[in-house]
Amino acid sequence: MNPPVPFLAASAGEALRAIEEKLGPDALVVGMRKVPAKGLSRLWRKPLIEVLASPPPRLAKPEPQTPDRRGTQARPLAKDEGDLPTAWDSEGLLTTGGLLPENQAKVIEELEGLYGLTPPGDPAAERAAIANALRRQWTVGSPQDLRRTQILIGPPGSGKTTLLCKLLAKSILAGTGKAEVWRLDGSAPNVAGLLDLHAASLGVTVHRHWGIGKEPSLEGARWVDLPGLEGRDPSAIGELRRVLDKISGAELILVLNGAYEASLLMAQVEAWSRFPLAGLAVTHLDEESRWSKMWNLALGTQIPLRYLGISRSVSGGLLEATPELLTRRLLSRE
Ligand SMILES: Nc1nc2c(ncn2[C@@H]2O[C@H](COP(=O)(O)OP(=O)(O)O)[C@@H](O)[C@H]2O)c(=O)[nH]1
Ligand SMILES: [Mg+2]
Repeated sequence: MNPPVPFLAASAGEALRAIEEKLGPDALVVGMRKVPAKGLSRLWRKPLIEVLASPPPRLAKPEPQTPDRRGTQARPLAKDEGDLPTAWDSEGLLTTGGLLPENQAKVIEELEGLYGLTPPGDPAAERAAIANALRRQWTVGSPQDLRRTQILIGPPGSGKTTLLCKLLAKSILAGTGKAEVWRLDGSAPNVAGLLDLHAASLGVTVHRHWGIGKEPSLEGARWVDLPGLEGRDPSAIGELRRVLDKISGAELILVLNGAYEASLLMAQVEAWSRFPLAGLAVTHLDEESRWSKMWNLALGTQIPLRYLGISRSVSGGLLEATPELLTRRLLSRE
């Protein structure tokens, strides 16, 4: 990654505008701090804010595919047992990209429906058709409703707290209003850590109990950080139900570690789908080169994939998930 560039500004919003202007909209914010004004002027001047930002990373080349990690798929591909093999995906991109067989079949069906049984002879035209077929199956959700309390759920260590920090930084830096955080305990304590520190640096209050001492304010975003819960564990389900009983009208975002195999990610979504999930977020994508694998979440669920976490940083390394981002590596055979 390129070295970060410092931006000094009077407000977070101004810093963000300068970063966008200089480094483009995909720049990564990797850190920020308040810088007190020097000398006497500190009596009347607000502290400045210094933000470190890096140009967006160049997408890495896909790793060479090894059959043991990817799972083998006999070519040519058939949609279903008993179906005739399809002539589409002559380069095997969907297999090497990590799409599960049932999701490959969905894409092939879309391709055949859109363009017929015979692909264009030109590989570039075929790739463009695949990208189009994929994009058409992207689940577009309604925008995240920040008037409703947002609860991040998922297994321990999936990156919930880190993602919450990134989302806080993003909304505060973008100047989209106030925010409050609840770091709630479950049957296991949710220990103080980076979240409290990071929230304090942003001027965001972290509460430890819902509705005790202070009613949640209705202005600004409300975020809830919970300890990790496993979707297949009945006591975890009960625990989340109790949280939802207290926090009415909340939206749930399921946070998953994208370095896991696709079949495990799908099993995790399925385990949580007894709850109405408003969105999915996938983290640790700096440790996983096959971003196209995330197409399994888009093709195999009706839940919008919203965020991609691509670093440990608490103040940056957050991307909005788009079909283009997930498809780019699949199609780049350079
Ligand atoms: N490389 C990498 N590490 C991450 C990412 N998100 C979180 N982590 C790390 O994963 C570990 C668990 O993260 P945390 O947010 O505490 O997970 P939680 O238990 O779900 O709240 C920590 O060491 C984080 O620094 C990411 O996108 N990339
Ligand atoms: Mg946590």
